Amino acid sequence: MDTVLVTIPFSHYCEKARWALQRCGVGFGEQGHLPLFHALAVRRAGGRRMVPVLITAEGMVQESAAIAAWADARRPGTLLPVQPAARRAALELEDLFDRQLGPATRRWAYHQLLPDKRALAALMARGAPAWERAAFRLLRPAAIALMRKAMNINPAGAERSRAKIEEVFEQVGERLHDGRSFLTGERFTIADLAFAALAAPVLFPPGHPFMPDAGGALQRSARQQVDAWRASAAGRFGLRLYTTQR
Ligand SMILES: N[C@@H](CCC(=O)N[C@@H](CS)C(=O)NCC(=O)O)C(=O)O
Repeated sequence: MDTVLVTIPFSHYCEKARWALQRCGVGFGEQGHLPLFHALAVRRAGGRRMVPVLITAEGMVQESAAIAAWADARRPGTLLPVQPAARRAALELEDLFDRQLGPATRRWAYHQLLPDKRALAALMARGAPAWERAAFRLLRPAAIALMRKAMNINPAGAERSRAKIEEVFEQVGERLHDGRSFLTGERFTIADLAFAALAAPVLFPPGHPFMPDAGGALQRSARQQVDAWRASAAGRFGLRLYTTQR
């Protein structure tokens, strides 16, 4: 296979890239790794530190937004509207979700799940080599400490992220208030895809290829928070996109 997506399988930015490639009909293989082990694969592909990285016959593409644009160029108009103003509107929303929603949902979800061995094992159960899973189990305390430090995962960070998620969900709810089907109008675009994929760590959408319903592992207050987000206008929208567009 010429085209390979290097991922951490359950990463929401990787899910965004995977969904974009599939939506645009691109054939590709996936090479999944667990956190920390991904770094070597990224370097081998010629990238810098983070997944997703797409290896193509023409070269390497890094960053979910660039991968989505690359995919759309294979079937123009699938995710990025051709009309300039509509395209700009979709890209602006994608950028907002990439910069604000993605880091917040990740930090809040990790804060809830990292202390729970079983939830973490379920999250890491599929899509990465068995030896990485075994090694991660051995290294778990050190690996978790590194992840906490790198992503600022602590009670204060989780609380700031909760507030950020509320803010973005409210903005999305307001946009949908006029009854439109999708964020920029009546067509599904990269804005919708980015919202659904990057909100997934706090919505646990059935139909997500790599996210088990870890809801059972959440503490009661976190479960109540997830239920509230799922019931909000933005949450219902994200869940609907997974049912109807994924
Ligand atoms: N802006 C990047 C964000 C990618 C990102 O944050 N990737 C995370 C996984 S969710 C990662 O690779 N983290 C590992 C690291 O930073 O070493 C994108 O859209 O692709």
